[in-house]
Amino acid sequence: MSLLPIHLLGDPILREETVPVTEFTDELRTLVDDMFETMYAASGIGLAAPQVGRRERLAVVDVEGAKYALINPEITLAEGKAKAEEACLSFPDVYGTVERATRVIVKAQDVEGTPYEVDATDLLARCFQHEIDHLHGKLFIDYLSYLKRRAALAEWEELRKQYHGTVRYLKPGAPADDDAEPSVSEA
Ligand code: K2U
Ligand code: ZN
Repeated sequence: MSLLPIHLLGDPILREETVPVTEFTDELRTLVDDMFETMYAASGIGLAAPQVGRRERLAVVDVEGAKYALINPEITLAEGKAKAEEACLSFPDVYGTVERATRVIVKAQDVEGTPYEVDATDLLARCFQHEIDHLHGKLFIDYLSYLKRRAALAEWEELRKQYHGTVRYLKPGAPADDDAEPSVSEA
């Protein structure tokens, strides 16, 4: 398995629509495995293909051991609402409060192409919504007010100076320093 570079805010791929997966190949399985490894190394609980420079409509999630490869995911039901602080591996150390549904039902396919459905609540529901947004070029900052989004983008313009270009390379071994990663709790 390999660690993949994480593409950072400013890279156009994060704003592009993804392409539905139609071929369930060994290469796809390898990509899913590499995305899980990259997500863990970055101390994340989700990671979407555009964040590693790929256009497949797929994301990986692991929330408290609930582990999913979401291939061609669709939200078929969304109910309730709650605000919570979010962050994103594509622009680390930038935070914002986002209102999302507290329950979603997601229809997706697994790495074999077999359809499945998940009824998710709380943090798992939030993560699903965050990742599925990524697959359609949407980022959590898009939900912020104009002033809060402008402040977040200004903060990112400073923070991004520590990276070279629009990708972030992770070190093998210990997970990323997750002091900066928030513990998302429902507000
Ligand atoms: O897609 C990503 O950037 C991964 C996010 C997913 C996420 C963001 C907000 C709320 C839920 C999921 C990262 O996992 S952000 C880091 C993180 C770590 C633990 C808990 C929440 C967020
Ligand atoms: Zn994200």
